[in-house]
Amino acid sequence: MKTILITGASAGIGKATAELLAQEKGTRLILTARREEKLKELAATLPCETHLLTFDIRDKAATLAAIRGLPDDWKDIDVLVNNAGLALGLESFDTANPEDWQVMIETNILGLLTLTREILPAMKARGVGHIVNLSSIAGTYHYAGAHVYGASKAFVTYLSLAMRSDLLGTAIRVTNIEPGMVDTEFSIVRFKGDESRADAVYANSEPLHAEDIAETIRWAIAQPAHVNINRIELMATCQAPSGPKVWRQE
Ligand code: 8X3
Repeated sequence: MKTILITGASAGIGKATAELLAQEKGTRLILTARREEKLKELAATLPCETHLLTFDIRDKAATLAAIRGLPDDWKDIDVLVNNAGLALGLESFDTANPEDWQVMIETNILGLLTLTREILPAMKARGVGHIVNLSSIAGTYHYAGAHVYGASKAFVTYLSLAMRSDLLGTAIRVTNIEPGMVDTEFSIVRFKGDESRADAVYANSEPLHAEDIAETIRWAIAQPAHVNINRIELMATCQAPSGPKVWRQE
């Protein structure tokens, strides 16, 4: 039985990944998010065994307590999908809200570090494990207003590659997934509930769908044990790799 833990599983890429991996034979899922109701609703639809953990990844004590409190028969985690993350705001650096930066850094960087540091030693001890980190094209291609968000994702990309060095000689694999724009709650969160601004990001274009990223994750973890997919960058056909340029059909 393969146990896969997915953070940020209540919506978007995390939810789509849970829905896809739940169909794999011999898989069971630990799903984490802040919104318990959403997790319960999702779990009720999945054709596999699930264990739900409700915590805010920004809360270090809650994160550690949730993992340390896993029942013994759920402690052997084979795959960790570090999906929880967000962007807040698109203002220029000089007018951006430092509180937004703090939330992004605490979630995208510190939360991921805390959880991974807690789970990795057991993977190493068992000689089994795959860490999949959700980064972004924003970590490679900067665009106006995404300074701290992009920097947090550059951190994730760098960390994924650096961890490969630390884990050399072990069976543990690390994969960095770098999507471009994906049609999820991402922009609603970034624009703090302003749906018309969020909709404008995806207007007259076909962005990636959460299912596209889920399929990429499924493929990366399905590779044979001697194959490590270091990083995958993927974009909608209508987005160019020079920032969030969107080709729109007239
Ligand atoms: C989000 C990708 O292109 O919307 O991580 O900034 S993009």
